[in-house]
Amino acid sequence: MKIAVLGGDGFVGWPTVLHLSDQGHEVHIIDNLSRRWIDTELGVQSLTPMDSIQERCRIWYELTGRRLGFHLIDVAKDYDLLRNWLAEHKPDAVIHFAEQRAAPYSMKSDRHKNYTVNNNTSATHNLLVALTETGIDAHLVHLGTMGVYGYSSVGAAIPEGYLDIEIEDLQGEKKGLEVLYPTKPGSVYHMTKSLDQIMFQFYAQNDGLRITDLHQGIVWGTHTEQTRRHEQLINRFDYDGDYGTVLNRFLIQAAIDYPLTVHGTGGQTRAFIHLQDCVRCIAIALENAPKAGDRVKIFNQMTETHRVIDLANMISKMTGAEIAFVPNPRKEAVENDLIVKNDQFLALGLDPITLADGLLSEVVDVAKKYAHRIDRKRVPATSAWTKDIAARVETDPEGKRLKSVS
Ligand code: USQ
Repeated sequence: MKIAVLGGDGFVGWPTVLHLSDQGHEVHIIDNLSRRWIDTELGVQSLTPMDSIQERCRIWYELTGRRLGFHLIDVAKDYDLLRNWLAEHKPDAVIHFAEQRAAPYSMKSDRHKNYTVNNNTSATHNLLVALTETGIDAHLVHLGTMGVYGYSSVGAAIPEGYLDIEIEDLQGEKKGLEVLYPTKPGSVYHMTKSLDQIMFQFYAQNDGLRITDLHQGIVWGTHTEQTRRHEQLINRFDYDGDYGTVLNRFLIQAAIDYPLTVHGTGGQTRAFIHLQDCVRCIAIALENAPKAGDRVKIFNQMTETHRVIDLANMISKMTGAEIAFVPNPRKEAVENDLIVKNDQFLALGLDPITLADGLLSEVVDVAKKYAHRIDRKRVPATSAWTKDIAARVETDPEGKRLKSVS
């Protein structure tokens, strides 16, 4: 297949590009390199040293003889460039990762909220219009999030995207209806993924676009089979309070002897998936495209659920790290249950990688290797969800952790 990967320079985008290229597909990266600019804005860097995208592509070619295309296009802003590129190259599939993906970053200020909404919704809509306009019939695979559902299963398993409900007609007779599972986003970032769902529903129904939406959980891990092959193919790895995700953050914290930053009581249950499984799932989704006229195909792309406190305890036991219960900068349930269906990927052959000491220590080893690159002041998560929360918490003068001020 000829595949365009929008956002192919990012944390999941880059390993996906390599995985698909390794499978023999012709892969083109379309990216505006915004994630690298955000590093500059925030004054942090990936734990792992990253080469330029051109250099990464060159190394991959030297190793494998497979070429990767790189096209500097801002999908949210350069509509004409995107449409013309699609018309000229006619990819069989387009994978859409080109969105701002951090919840804390999306909640930092009014400017960050606006940026996240404008960037993410424009990127998605530009792509949908461009696919419609060019008529190239490419399968669109989008990286969505488990967060569109909110984080409570009300005692029943969260289905894969759709819910069968009954509603009474005017005669009082029960009628069946299939609806998108109600969205309950917990941040501006998650809200943009909920808006994406509506846009996908419309374009699948109105223009027959073939769309798969992957509702992914929190990614952990750092390597895939391909990124491991050469030091310069290494993936980016975020540990800071805005972009680092919980399990990877705890592993880094353990490696540098920093107390594990559990928000609140740690009763939040979330869905998780290893990076290697993410790229496998995307390849499986590509092989199982919906037909024109089908509803949007939705997969829950996660393999297990855990409570934040259980993860902290597990890592503490493994490494001896101290646990710090810090005031939660987010507005979220103190505790929640979460049961999730993921039958479709399992039925299509996914054999999940689950949390195991060996794999966890692999991340700790990466952290130890690059510990000299960590700025400890960037570890606390300081982006508060509301002004009230911001007034109640602050970082201590050494930037070590959040503390309550009232
Ligand atoms: N948390 C801590 N301590 C920390 C960091 C986070 O206790 O140091 C807690 C948070 O309060 C939250 C949970 O851990 O309850 C998860 O936070 P996270 O930063 O790991 O994940 P989240 O903000 O939800 O976002 C991440 C990705 C996003 C993806 C989402 C999947 O950044 O792109 O869509 O995970 S999901 O969470 O299933 O919606």
